Amino acid sequence: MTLLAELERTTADFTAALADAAGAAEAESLRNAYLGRKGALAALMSRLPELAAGERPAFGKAANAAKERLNTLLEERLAAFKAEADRASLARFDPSMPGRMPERGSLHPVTLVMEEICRILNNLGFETVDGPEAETDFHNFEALNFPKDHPARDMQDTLFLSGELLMRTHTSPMQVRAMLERKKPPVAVIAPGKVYRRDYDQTHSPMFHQVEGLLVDKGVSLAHLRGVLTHLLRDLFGPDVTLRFRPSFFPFTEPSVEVDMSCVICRGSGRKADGKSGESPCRVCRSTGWLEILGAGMVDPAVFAAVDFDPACTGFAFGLGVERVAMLKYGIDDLRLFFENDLRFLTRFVK
Ligand code: 2NM
Repeated sequence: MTLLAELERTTADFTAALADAAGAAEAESLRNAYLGRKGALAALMSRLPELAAGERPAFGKAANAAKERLNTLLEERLAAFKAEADRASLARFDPSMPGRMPERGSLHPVTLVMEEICRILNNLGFETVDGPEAETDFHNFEALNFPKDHPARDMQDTLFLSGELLMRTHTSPMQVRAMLERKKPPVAVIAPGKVYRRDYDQTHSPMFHQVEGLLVDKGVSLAHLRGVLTHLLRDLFGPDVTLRFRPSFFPFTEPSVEVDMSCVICRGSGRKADGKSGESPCRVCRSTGWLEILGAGMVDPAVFAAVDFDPACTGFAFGLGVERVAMLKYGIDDLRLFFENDLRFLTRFVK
């Protein structure tokens, strides 16, 4: 068989195979086999030396024309397969089908309560301040009058980072920063945010949330503290709430107080109606009628000295745990629910 006849035979084989191809992948596989560098056409071209010199140009021309033609046929066939696939997929597309609705997110109950606390205090004139969770010993302890050997500074209680930093154990360092920045009274700030302690059991989480407040000016007294906290707790828990101050101790306040509020479950009675025999003990306040809700006090002069404030100025400060407020507000009995991210729990607080 002449080379030219073999070329025609090869062209015919290609055309037949292309017609037989069941799909785009099968058609595509012919490209290498016939048109590639090691394909059938290239093999014929490489045999050019078998021809007499005078026949070579004609054969070369024919082979090139064949290559071009086969290429065109292949591209046309591939385009036809693609058009068919598009038609089929459009036929499956049903524009009347309902869309997939994305799930709607909501704020975490701790965030909701923290924002509510901040809203109430902002309305009284307290400015929200925000800052680092990784703090220095100076801002977290030293300026707050914690003695060098205070147990809170112990590795047992504080999460230390490498170098000079530790995870803040309260948001008080923000009060220190606010006083240092403002240089002198008046200061009226609240510091909401995450705090960290080396503590983990049924009622303690290594990370929880606090809002602390600070008011410094001339003539600020414990009575002002009582007024602000009464307003805050009545706005959060209802107008019938009453407050009780008990003496306590914090390094950064003197005097220091624990603030109790009348139990929001039994309204201070210590007993809860059970429907049958009349009454049963209130579990939430353990029949005391009171709930521990926050700590507070008058800022210790040592703190004012640390931030270079006039020793004649006075101020009150308070701090409350947001998870605790949220548990009492929503009747949640297990702290761990806040950190498990179970959507059945979290979606109950969608506004
Ligand atoms: C509390 C209780 C009592 C407090 C004190 C200060 C500062 F910076 F002024 F000294 N900030 N926060 C404070 C006082 C916090 O939390 C239970």
